[in-house]
Amino acid sequence: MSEPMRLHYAPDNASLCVRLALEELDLPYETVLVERSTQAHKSPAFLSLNPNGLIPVLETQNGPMFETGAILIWLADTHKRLLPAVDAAERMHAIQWMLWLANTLHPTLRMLFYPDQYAQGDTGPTYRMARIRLAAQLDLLAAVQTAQWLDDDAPSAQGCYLAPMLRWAALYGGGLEWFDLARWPRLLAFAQRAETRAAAVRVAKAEGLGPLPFSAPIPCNPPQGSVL
Ligand SMILES: N[C@@H](CCC(=O)N[C@@H](CS)C(=O)NCC(=O)O)C(=O)O
Repeated sequence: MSEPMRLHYAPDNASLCVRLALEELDLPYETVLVERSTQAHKSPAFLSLNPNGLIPVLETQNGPMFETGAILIWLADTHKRLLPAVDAAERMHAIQWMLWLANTLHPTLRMLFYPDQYAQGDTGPTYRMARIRLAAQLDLLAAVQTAQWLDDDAPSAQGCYLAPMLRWAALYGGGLEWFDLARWPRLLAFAQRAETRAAAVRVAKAEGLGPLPFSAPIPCNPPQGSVL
């Protein structure tokens, strides 16, 4: 029998998206806690898995894989769930939104959370720009017809990516002061649906994310280790 996959994670980090997908797919996996307080994600051992020094990494039978969006697509494709089949008409929009989440929304959040990685010296303008961009991007997402997955009851790779990002927007990078998901009723409804799923309940328990992890998040209190 093959070895289970290993998810290198830190609580409430981008690994959360992958963990949600692994749970939705009901796959066996092990977790390896990456201790951010000691910069373990910049250690030679971790860099040998992901030269970018970023969480997550998923160790698979084919070797280690990084990039949240790519891991989600790969998991969905290899297990034929969470994304439409390659030859299905709906695939086009599903992939379009996956890449938008990975190329547009996620980098905006990173600019909010790590402005020092995007600007030297005064990070204020970068931070303020990221806040404006985030609100505009969520306005766009909430308004488009082609993001049908937002309104579906069925889980999707896009949903596994977006739900944690809505949580982080509310909690980190100053989100507690200004972010209110109620501004986007469609996204709030999405978050409420997402957090009732059994997979999400299991993940929330494992990482100490609280009872309403996506629609009304509270800082995480992970049973297994620290978050930084
Ligand atoms: N593009 C990467 C971004 C992952 C990412 O931003 N990971 C964060 C944790 S949520 C991280 O490792 N941050 C540490 C750093 O930026 O040095 C992906 O999608 O996997």
